[in-house]
Amino acid sequence: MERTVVLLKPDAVQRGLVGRLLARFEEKGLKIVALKMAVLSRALAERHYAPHKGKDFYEPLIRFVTSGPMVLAVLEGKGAVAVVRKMMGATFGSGAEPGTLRGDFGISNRFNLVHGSDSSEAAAHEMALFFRPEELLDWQPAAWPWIYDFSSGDAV
Ligand code: 3AN
Repeated sequence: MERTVVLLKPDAVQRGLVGRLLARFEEKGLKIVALKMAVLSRALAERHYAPHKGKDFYEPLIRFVTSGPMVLAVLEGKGAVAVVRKMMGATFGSGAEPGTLRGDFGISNRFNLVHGSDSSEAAAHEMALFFRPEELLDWQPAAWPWIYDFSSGDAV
């Protein structure tokens, strides 16, 4: 099973979309392993978006993600990184396909509701950035045996 970091950005929180967005991930069969709210410090936001430093959208992006509370989550599932990226859709709602989170809920070319790790390496890095180890909970969802076929041992 793979874990990925999902951030529901300040626009999602301010627009009252937290429940609906989290529900989409739950409905898909992803397990919530960690969940909390926080206002990101500038220092933490800068560490998270370090690869974008110097780009023209960097400053507005840092301002946006530090502008209010966010929801920070770790989700687990088979191929969770790619599954979440696919569910999020293209970077901005203006171009994201209907059926994706950004395609269904957003239209801006800046406020894009949700972040998902783009690789398992990034997920490990972001988990360490945003969570203490004890905040990640190992638990067995009651529905797990109906979400995956475990009859051969592995989750299929
Ligand atoms: P994604 O979130 O789809 O993986 P990335 O990793 O290319 O997108 O960019 C990280 C974040 O930087 C995006 N979520 C978006 O908020 C912001 N960003 C990326 N490209 C632009 C851009 N051209 N203008 C404004 N913000 C951008």
